[in-house]
Amino acid sequence: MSTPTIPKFQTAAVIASAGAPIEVRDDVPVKQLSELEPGQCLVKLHCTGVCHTDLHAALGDWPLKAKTPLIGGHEGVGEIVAIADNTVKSPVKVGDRVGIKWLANSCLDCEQCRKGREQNCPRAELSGFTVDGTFSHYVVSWVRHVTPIPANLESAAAASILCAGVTVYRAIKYSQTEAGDWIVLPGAGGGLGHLAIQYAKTRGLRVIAIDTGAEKKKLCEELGADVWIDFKESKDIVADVKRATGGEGAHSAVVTAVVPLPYTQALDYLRAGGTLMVVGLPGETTLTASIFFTVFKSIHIIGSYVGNRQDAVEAIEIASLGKVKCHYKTLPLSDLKGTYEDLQNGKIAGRVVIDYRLQ
Ligand code: 8ID
Ligand code: ZN
Repeated sequence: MSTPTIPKFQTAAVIASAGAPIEVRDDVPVKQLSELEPGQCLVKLHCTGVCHTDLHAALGDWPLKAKTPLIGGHEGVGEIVAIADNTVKSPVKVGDRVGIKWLANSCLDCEQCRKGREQNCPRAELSGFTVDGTFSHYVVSWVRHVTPIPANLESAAAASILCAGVTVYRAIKYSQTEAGDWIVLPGAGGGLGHLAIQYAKTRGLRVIAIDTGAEKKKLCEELGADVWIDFKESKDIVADVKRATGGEGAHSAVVTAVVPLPYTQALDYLRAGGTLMVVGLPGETTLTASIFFTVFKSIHIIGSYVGNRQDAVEAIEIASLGKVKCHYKTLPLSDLKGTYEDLQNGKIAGRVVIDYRLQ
């Protein structure tokens, strides 16, 4: 097969240091085939979702800091244009359409990888955090970790399944819930949350969506939320959840809000035996739980971190069946700065997907 032509330079959104402004530059080098290490591939991107994690990485507000200078982005979809020489047993080939997720690579040999917790591999590489990500026309990734995209799933529709979708799919999978149970989703109108409503529905769960504003309310209800609570209008969220669940409280909460308060509220409205899935990552904060009531109510608190390759395949498969659809608008890369501002101000219902085919 003839190798596609790879340009020497590309346009990319670069951040020089944590908190520095985004610079969209057109002089960023593209790694050439001869520069790829065995196991790596070069992907020409069609598009990429913008996750709130990218904003945390750009601001440097987490205890762990991203590399700098940084090209963020970890919800990319595109076509493989090169695979490194001496790559053995590649599950993908040049020309395949694949997704780039947060977990760019893991060793696949350590205890964490063997147990399926590839995201906890001590040698993990993270797209748009420890290695440059998808806010560029070309990205280097790893053949063993890219996610094949089925032909019937358009690239822009697939993009945000690769982080937002995978993350909430896995969190719900481990939420210890069964069909008919109540699950609460604080952050339901955002990127992760609006996909969580749909993955919860595929499992027959009853959904209480918590977020704010008319646009997010409409979106959550259209996606199948059974109950809507506006966190800015509610006088008592714990009482509202308890009332909606017949007084006993919810079986689980998957928190994707970017502030600590919804975590404390969740511990109060979970019924005995309930499970709190910790997903949203507000800066350098702590989770405060009553030791007495955690024991007395047999509460489970579980940290849930993206997903492994299998979670990605499963989350994508459900989207390709049309059972989960990302609600997104497409914008050019030059609008990334404005998108970060909108994310910070809670103005995005669903997701923004940067489409490189727009220019
Ligand atoms: O692996 C992980 N655990 C993982 C993976 C991907 C993303 C974690 N995250 C983290 C991100 O880093 C971020 O901290 O999940 C969080 C949510 O990411 P997102 O969905 O991409 O962000 P968003 O689109 O801004 O949605 C957040 C929603 O929370 C609402 C906002 O209105 C917004 O719709 N929200 C807030 I802020 N406060 C709320 C509250 N008190 C609230 N909703 C309910 N109650
Ligand atoms: Zn993400």
